[in-house]
Amino acid sequence: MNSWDVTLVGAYGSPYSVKMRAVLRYRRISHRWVVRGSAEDQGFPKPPVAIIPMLAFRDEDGDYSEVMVDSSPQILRLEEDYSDRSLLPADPVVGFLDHLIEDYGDEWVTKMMYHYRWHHLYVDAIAKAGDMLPLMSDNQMNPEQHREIKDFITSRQMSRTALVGSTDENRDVIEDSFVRLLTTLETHLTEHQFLLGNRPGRGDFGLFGQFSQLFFWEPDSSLIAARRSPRSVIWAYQVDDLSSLEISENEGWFTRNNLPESSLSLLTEIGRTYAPFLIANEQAIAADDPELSCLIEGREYKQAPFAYQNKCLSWIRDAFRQLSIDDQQAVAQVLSGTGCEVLIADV
Ligand SMILES: N[C@@H](CCC(=O)N[C@@H](CS)C(=O)NCC(=O)O)C(=O)O
Repeated sequence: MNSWDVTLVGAYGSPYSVKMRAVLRYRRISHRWVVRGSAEDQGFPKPPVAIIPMLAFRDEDGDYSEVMVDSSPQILRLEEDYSDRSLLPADPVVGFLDHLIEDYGDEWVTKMMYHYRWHHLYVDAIAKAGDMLPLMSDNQMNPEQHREIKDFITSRQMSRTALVGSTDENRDVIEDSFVRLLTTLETHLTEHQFLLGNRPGRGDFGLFGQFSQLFFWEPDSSLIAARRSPRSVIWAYQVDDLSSLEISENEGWFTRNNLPESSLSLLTEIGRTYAPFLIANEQAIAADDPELSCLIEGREYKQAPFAYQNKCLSWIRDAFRQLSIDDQQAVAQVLSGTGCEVLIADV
């Protein structure tokens, strides 16, 4: 019997895969990393949806009898199976905020990531991603096949930019939100090691996953990040492998009573962008509109509605409903004035 507990199937260029690898490293869960499509990617059952990262669990016989996709549920599943070095803050109010930050990373910051990789203006980024992504599963791929796959991936991914909102019209909204996020984090990280305390939560890993690409891969955004927030860049290097961070039981988290101003600033940034987007997305889906529209920092932001992100909104509301009445009131108080209060207004 080999010694690892789980296998993570992913890719170096996939933000959610790198996010989950960092979670496994921090949690010291013994694991194996397999690149999708590589020679080692075999013997797994088919996942419910063909996306990465895929997490495969072994049964008592050592066989992979179970696989799952979607990084947030994967994190929660690992919380059920392993108790040490938990990602869930001790104060449930802070836990709710952590969920919100993770979701913002996964669903809004990913727009920045896709934009700086595939938007037609970023020709160096497009060429780089096109060259490198095919080789991830086979670095000895023959040059002809490499060219073919590069062309296929590049045209497929560029044809999808509008689906995630990376259009000429939305460009300023997305790029300004990247710069504001960096500025907010630079202030926060000047005093604090992680987003919600001296230890990382789900939100740290959610943001890190997208930053692993924006800071370490994409040429244009990595320059902007280094200029605007060197501390964010170093923080991302740290979060990539926190296996050596020593933590004590469930200590080290902020609580509802000592959240620093800079954590509230991050929530305010989420309230400027992701919150109005989620509400507009919900309304467009309810009205069967082909396009959602919302105002972000005085500019119109438009894209086609996205069903998965409406699910994310319902998960945020479910998490809020599961809190005690006192905790719900405390969350409402923290969120008041951040712009995020709209997410829980009618719950
Ligand atoms: N919500 C999912 C998103 C996963 C996702 O979008 N994965 C991308 C790669 S980063 C993928 O597999 N896309 C499939 C495709 O492009 O065909 C998560 O958190 O894991």
